[in-house]
Order: sequence, then structure tokens, then C-alpha cells
Amino acid sequence: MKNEKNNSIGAGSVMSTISGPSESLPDAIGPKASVTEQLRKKMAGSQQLTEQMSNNENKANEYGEASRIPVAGTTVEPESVMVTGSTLSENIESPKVGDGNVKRGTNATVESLDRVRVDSSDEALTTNQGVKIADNQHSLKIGLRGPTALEDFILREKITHFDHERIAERVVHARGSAAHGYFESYSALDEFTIAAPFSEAGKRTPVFVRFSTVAGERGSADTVRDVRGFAVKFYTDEGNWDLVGNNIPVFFIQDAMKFPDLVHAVKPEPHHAMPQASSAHDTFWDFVSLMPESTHMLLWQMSDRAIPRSYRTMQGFGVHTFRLVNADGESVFCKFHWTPLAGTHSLVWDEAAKIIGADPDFHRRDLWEAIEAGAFPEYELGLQIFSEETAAGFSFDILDPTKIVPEELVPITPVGKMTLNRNPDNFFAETEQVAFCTAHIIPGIDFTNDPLLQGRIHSYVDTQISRLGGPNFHEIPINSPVVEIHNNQRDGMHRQAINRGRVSYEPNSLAGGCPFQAGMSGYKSYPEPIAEDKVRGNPELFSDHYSQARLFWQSQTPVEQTHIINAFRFELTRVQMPAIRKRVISLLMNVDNTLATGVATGLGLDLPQPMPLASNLPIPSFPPSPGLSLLSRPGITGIQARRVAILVNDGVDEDAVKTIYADLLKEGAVPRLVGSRLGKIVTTKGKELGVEVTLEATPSVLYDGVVIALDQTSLQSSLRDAHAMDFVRQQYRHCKPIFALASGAQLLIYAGIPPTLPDGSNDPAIIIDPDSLQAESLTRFKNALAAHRSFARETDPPVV
Ligand code: HDE
Repeated sequence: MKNEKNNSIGAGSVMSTISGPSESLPDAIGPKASVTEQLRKKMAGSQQLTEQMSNNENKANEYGEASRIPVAGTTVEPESVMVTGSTLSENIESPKVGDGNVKRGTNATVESLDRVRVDSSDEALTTNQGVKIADNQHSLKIGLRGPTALEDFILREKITHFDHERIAERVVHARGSAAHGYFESYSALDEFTIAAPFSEAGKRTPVFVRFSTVAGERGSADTVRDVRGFAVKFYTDEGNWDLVGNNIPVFFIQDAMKFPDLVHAVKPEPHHAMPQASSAHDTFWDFVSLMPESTHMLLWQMSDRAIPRSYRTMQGFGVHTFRLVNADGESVFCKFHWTPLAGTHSLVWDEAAKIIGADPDFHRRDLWEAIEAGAFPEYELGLQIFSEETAAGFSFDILDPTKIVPEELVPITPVGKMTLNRNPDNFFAETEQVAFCTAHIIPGIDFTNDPLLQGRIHSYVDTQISRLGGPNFHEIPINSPVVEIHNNQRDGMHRQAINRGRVSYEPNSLAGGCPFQAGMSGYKSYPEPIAEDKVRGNPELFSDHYSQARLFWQSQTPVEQTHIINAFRFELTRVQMPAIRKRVISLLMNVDNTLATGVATGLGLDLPQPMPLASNLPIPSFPPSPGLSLLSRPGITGIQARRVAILVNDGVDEDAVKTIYADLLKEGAVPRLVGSRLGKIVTTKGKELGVEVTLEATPSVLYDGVVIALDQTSLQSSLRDAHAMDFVRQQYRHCKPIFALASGAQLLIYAGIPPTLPDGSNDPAIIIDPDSLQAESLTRFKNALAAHRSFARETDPPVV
């Protein structure tokens, strides 16, 4: 009796949230008090946890030399999961809270996207509160002709949600398209890095990739002349790694401090908000011509790289020099290169400009259609790996993002392949809400001191906070990793995780020390020794602004050089201030005389004095690097996903058309029967063939090649359709393959298309079968299609 009384002393403390017993907890509370007994056990468990940590054992390791090696946090096992819970009532069940059973060490916000996909088959419409909607046609009115009632909560919910459907667009790279896929490593790279995607041969890491233009707004056209973003989110088993790159390996500026200036200069001018998605205006050229470090990038931007044929046919680059770090903490420098297996192919400017009108979604559609049709875009990842000693011997600074490391100095080693095999379910939820951040890196990869990269590490996280509405953007399903997230960050707008327990700090004893500091198994920054003054300035080698622009120029084929000159001519013609034009030419004088002369002639200007150099350092020179030519990577996937128009009308050779159609399809190309009007045409055999699409809906610029299967008897009528004439003329002007069957060749004559090249030789991309279809002609057509274009026929200005 006496004992029982003593044992329950302190029970009141167990049942109160203020203060506790002065010494020990009661041994028991009483046989009938099962809930309070649980409470006692929970408290006893906490007491036991806290007792086991009489001090913070790691404290001494946090100072001096010892602190260089982070140690794992100390943890203690609780007696039961209940001890570290928020509440004793957590396993009171309901359909909403669940059964409360704790899955130890899991965070349910990070499972696959399946957990948040929605399918509404067989489901009735509901409000966001789950109330079924009886009538989705009418608002609630006072009488059939009366005013709408303010109480119509269904109408108000629907309209209110609609009113807030838009979020801020990205300040740059607003226009983009994305796809899911995976990266597969060729071999283990453990000699250089512990980064998870490269840990073993054949390892697959899921990725989400977003391609974009830079300057245009979210609804702007795809084929403008611009740099393209190439951002890859790797969902690795060591956390998310974002490689946020571009399709051009250098950048305009050297220091993050200048980024807002650059973007303000290229975006539409602030007074009248023109031009949209174009650099061809005064403020851009004013700025860059006062920033000679942009010269190298300008040459790339004026090359055909800035008007890719497809996201599937452009390279991607990490731009900055990064670090790889291995298990021994040794580091090498690294540059990242993505190369498309479909080859690097571009549009020509006249075509790109026309596509803006014909199909502003050209790249988005191309990516979507290719993936839906199973022609999965593939890109090989290559690394340039080099040591600090090698870098010290270069004539340029590897921290300067306006410089490449030529392949001739450090070869590119292929390390894996990325395949994009799944389109997003929902553009907004995935493509729009994905948040790429250069700060998202994983063990084995580290930053360098490139001053542009250093600024980016801040910018990307920061911009998501306003774009995605708060600090919890990592919980949006497309952004969450595939591994656990555990930390003591709490609250904030739109928080989804429901954290158990009372502990949201570290160190702690009340949660047994969890989540604990990972120590050496966690991310550890490479301990690069630095002993310097605190200054604002640039290293001396950053002052060479032209040697690599010259390298790029000299590595281009003649046709590419002509395109660069013409692009400068076009952009500068649209500039209003003659002084700005002159300034750009004076920049180009430091690159190459032919280039400067070509641009000046196109603008009717005399050559100005070269722009003064920024330093007296000797100017490095590089041998030409053929890999910098777009034409050096024709690709290995043949005619896959190439679009071919087969022009048809009444009287077509049915057998020929069907053979060509089937053959192209078999090799992964996309043939379409194109006519003046939708409906049926009658073939030579008197049978009917359905026209798939009209010349009006899909003009020439949307196709990679054309087969003219028009019949002589009805050719006259098709000639009355100027669309047909425009079609073949533009195919010709844009250097695309043309295959004329039998009397279809007549159309070429009417359109004034010469069968020979300007030098008098045969145009290999004009194939004419005067009689019936020859297998060998079809092969020649497919070869020309795979080669993409016949630039040998190009003249400036165009003759057709
Ligand atoms: Fe970006 N950049 N950037 N950038 N960037 C953004 O982040 C920024 C730079 C790149 O598909 C923004 O989420 C600064 C270089 C891509 O969502 C913003 C600097 C390279 C994307 C931002 C740079 C890039 C962005 C805008 C100079 C190639 C689109 C919205 C210090 C290596 C990612 C956003 C996507 C997007 C800042 C320079 C690539 C504002 C401050 C160099 C591909 O944070």
C-alpha cells in the first residue's frame, strides 16, 4: 500500500506540460490508467535518451585541425518509436490521418511522381473540398433571369482558382520544353569522382531535362536566334544534381556582377517592350560592344548554333570548369559536354525566321513528337578532365567562362549516355515548376572559383523563392529527390511535410540525436587552399578577349563563316545607331580581317580602327579545332524523326508513293501526304488516297525534305496553287533534299530551280526519276536527307 502511493508521486507532472518531477519519474501510474501509463513511458523514454547524452561529444572536434574532418553526429536509439513522436495520440486512426504507424526514417514527400498523378476516369466533378458538383453550367441565380448570388461558393472557388493560375515566368529562359529520361554510365569513374551517377558501369540515374531559349517570354517563338538552355536534373541516390548548362560552351561576361546588365540589354527595350526574343536591337549591341569579353560568345551566337534544327540536334555544355573529387579527397578539373547522337544540325536563318510564323512551337513540337513516336533523343556525356598543374600551363585562365579548353589540349572522354524517353504528363506541374539550381550538387562534384559560377550558386535558389512562392519549392513533386530528406528546416509557405516530434534542432538528445550530422559520408567541400587579399577585380589572363574568338572563326567551314557574317549583318542592320555598328566592327577587327570586312561591306561601312586591347600581354594563338564546326558531328541516327513532305494531287503514281512512304517510315522518318486541300485524291490506278495535311497548314519550312509526286495532267492545277511553288522554292533555298518523281520534275522547271550547283556540277540533293521510281534514287534521297542539307547550292542573296 505504502509503495503504491510512493510510486505514483510525480504522476501529475507526467500529465502536465509544465515542469517535471524533481528527481525521478513514477514507476507506474496505476493499472487502470492506460493512457497516462503510455504518457509515463514516453516521458521515461525521453529521460533515458537525454541521460545518455550527458554532453555534446563532438564539440571538441569542431575546432582547429580536428574540424577539418567532420565526424558523424552521436545518436541514441529510443526505447520505442513512440518516444520521439509529437503526440501519444498519433495512432488514433481515421481515413484522413491514417493508422499513424510510423515508418522509421522515411519522408513520404519524396516518393516517385506516381504518388501525385491524378486520373479522373469514372469520377464526378468535385470542388477542391471534394464536394460533388451537380451543375457545372450555371451560376446560382435569384430566378432564371435574376442576379447571381454572392453565396455561390462553387462559382467563386472556380473563378478564384482560375484568377491565380499563372506564376511569375523565369526572368531568363522563360520559354522552354522538357522531358524525362535516364543517364547511363559507361564505366566506373572512381579514379576521379565519387559522384553517384558514375559509380559503376551500366548504372542508370533518372533525369529531367529542360531546354529553353534565353531572352524571349514564356509564349515567344522557339526558333529565334538565341542561346539555348540545356538543364539536366539528375535524381541520384546521393541527392539531386543539377547541371544547368547551355548549347554554347562560353558566356558573354566573366563576372556575375554584370549579369543583370547583360540581361537588361538583351531583353525587350524598356520603353516600348520591343523586340521580343531577339538580340537584334540597339541596347544589346551597345552593351556587348562595350564589353569586349563577349566577342567569343558573339561569334557562337551569330553562328548557326543559335538556330538549332531541334533540341535533339544540339550540344550542351556545363560552361564553367567544375571539380571532380574522389574518395581520397583528390580533385581534378572537369568540363561537361553533351553531344547528340542525332548529330548537330541547325536551321538556316531565312527558314528560322519563317518558322516563327508557321509554327512558333517548332522545337517543343519536335521534341514531343519524337518522344511519342519512340525516336528517343540521345546525348553522349563527355568529360574533359585535367589537373591543376595542366591548367596552370594553359595560355588562358580556366576560371574564365569566356574561354573553352580546346579538345586539342584536353580530349573529351565519353562517360555515359542520356536518353529522353518520356514526355511530361502536365506542362505546368513539371516543366514550369521544375527548379534548376547550380547550388544542387552532390558528393564528388564541386565548384571552382569561376566568378560567374560563384554568383549563379546564389541566384538560382533565390529566384525560385519568388517564382515558386516560397522556400519549400523542393517539395513540389518534380523537384523532390528520390532519396530521403531529413533536416530541421520547418514551416514556410506551402509546407507539405508533417514532421513528427518536438525536435527541430541539432544537436539534440530528445530525438536521440536525429537527424544526425553525416560526417565524412556527407557532402564535403574540396579544401582548396586560398590566401589572398579581399579585392574586386579580374585575373590578368581574363584580359585576352579575342584569341579564342579567332580560334572559333578559324575552325569554321567556309559556309559557316558566311552564315556568321550574314548574321552580324542582319542583327546590325536592325540596330538604329551607326556608331554602335561601327563599334562592333572595330571589335571584329581584332578577330579576323575577312570577318570584319564581310560585315562592314554588308552594312556599307568603311573599316574602323580596331578596338584598343585591354592589356599588353602576349596574345595566345591556337591551331584550328575542327570539332568546333557544327558540321563535324553529322550524327549516327540517320533519318530518324526527319519530316518529309510528299506532294500529291490527282493522278499520282500510287505504287511509288506507297513505296516511298513505307520506306521512310521504316527508317524512323515521318512522311506526310501533303496536298492543296484535305480529302481524297485519285491515283493512277483509279484508287483513292487521303491527303494528310495541306500546304497551307504546313508550309515548306516545317519539312526536312520533299518528294514531288505531282502528276503531269493535274500539275497545271497545282501550279495555280502558289503554295506548291513556294514550297519547292523554299526547300531549294534552305538547301534541303528534293526528290522529283516523273512529271513532278516539271514543277522544278516552273519554279526556276536549277538542277546543278553554282559551280556547274550536279546538285547531289536534287534527285530526279524521269520515269518510274528507282530504288537507287530513293537511297540517294535518304542519304541526302541524312546529310541534312546541301550547302553547296547556297548563294547570297538567294537566286531562287
Ligand atoms: Fe542562368 N539563370 N544565370 N545561366 N540559366 C536562370 O534561374 C543566372 C548562366 C541557365 O530550364 C534563372 O530558374 C546568373 C550561364 C539555364 O529552368 C536565374 C548568371 C548558364 C537556365 C539565372 C547566369 C546559364 C537558367 C532564371 C550569371 C550556362 C534555365 C530562372 C552569374 C552555363 C533553367 C531560373 C531552366 C536560368 C541566373 C548565367 C544557364 C535568374 C545570375 C553561364 C539553362 O537564376
